[in-house]
Amino acid sequence: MTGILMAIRLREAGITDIQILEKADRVGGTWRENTYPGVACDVPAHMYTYSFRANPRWSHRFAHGDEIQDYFEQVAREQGLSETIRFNEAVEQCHYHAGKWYLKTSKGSELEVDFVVSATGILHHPAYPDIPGLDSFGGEMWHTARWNHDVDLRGKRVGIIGTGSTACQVISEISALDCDLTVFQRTAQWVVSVPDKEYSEQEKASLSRNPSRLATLRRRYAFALRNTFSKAVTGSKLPHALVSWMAKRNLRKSVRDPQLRARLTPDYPVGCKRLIISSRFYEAMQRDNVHLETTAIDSISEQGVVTADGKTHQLDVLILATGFKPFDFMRPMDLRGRDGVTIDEAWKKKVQAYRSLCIPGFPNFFLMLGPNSPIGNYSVIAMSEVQTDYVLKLIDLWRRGEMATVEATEDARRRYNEYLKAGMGKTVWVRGCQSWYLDADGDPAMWPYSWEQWVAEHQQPALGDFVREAPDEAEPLRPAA
Ligand code: NA7
Repeated sequence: MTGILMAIRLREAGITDIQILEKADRVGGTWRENTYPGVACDVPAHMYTYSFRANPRWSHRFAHGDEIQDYFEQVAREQGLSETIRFNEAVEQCHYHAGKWYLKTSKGSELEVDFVVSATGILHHPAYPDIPGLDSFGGEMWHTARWNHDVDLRGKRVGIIGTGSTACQVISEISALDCDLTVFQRTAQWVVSVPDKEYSEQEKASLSRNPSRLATLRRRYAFALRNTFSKAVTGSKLPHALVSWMAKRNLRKSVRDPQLRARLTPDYPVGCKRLIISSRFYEAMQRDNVHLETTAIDSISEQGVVTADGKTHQLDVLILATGFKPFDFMRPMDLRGRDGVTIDEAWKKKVQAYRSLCIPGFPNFFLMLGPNSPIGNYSVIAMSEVQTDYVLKLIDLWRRGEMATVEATEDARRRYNEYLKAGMGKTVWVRGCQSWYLDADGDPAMWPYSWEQWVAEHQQPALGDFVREAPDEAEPLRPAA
């Protein structure tokens, strides 16, 4: 999503000497990789598009994964990118030296470029649980991001580990199959029900004819999300009270059995973990073929999952809905900045960047959707568009010779992260739960302020936050006029 966006924007800015490298054989990122049953976006479809390319033909309020994949493939085709992207070619090495980046790819090609944009996503590397005996399981086992479509779940004893956003979508879908499903829940989740809606052909035709209606729909959804979920998690009391009420009421009204309800009740504030948007999860959990297991997992044996009470849950299939490694970003690329410093060395103490995008010591390198980009339950496309415009402004300053090199100073990184930290205290993410939002120190790698602040602060780069003169560049490299 971000790579396509960046390519479009660069070309609009007159920068056409671009190489786009994609390790897979298709565009789509998250939506290419995640094909599990029920995969959908929990942000309303009409605001989960590029701002310049609305889609009047979404079939549902919450678009399904394959439709989103089609959308990105279509945009790439329309923009003539599909023919230019170098597919099946991963960047293996990316080294900086004296104003240039030197890349080596999996096909053995070498590139020398002025700028590198890493549009490698956030939640890309599956996290496999560290459970003793995991590899000894005798049945079929896979991570949700590597769904095995060859196995028919009907008639099988299926276990699923995890109850995050992904698991809730999978459970809602596969529980309707004729299978015996055990859900291994380590921590209960808050779930808000926002009903899905199917758009009729008539509505789609009307939206196609009426771009202003489409734009209004987008604005309304954006306004609603910003003023409810996004504000609720970043310290605004009233939106938090509203969203808490919605989640608690949903649980109370949807789950009839008080014992099951108690086991599905989280012990932390609403929004501390990423809020789950689902109108189907509780219904699925009450199906006769679905069993909730809350006893801790002790190990995995050939037969199934062994819980701490000594019971073996015999399974044919084990699904790992255990999330992603959110701090791996562009890995396993061998990325080295100034003086050969690797990204692992640069991030040894903490994964941090300046404005999420710029890493001191890595000049002319931008990490899209880097640490502290995500805004709670908001469209990641919208965030990415703001970052893209900011990057273009920086590249423009470089082109005009106002910056010898685009490199945030260490001091700017430190100040920026202090500023973020100051905002974290009032967010709900630090109020007593574990989640993928938190880094090893327990600091949320999220944007703790409002959407409006995000937009305002990315309007104009602060020149004072960037190095004045690059240490190893007596003669700063500039493009030909
Ligand atoms: P999440 O939200 O990181 O959820 C992972 C789930 O897996 C969560 O319920 C975890 O329980 C559970 N988990 C992870 N490891 C274990 C072990 N070892 N034992 C038991 N349970 C475990 O990932 P998702 O894929 O659902 O969602 C990621 C994002 O994608 C989501 O926020 C949206 O932005 C889209 P825990 O809660 O840690 O106790």
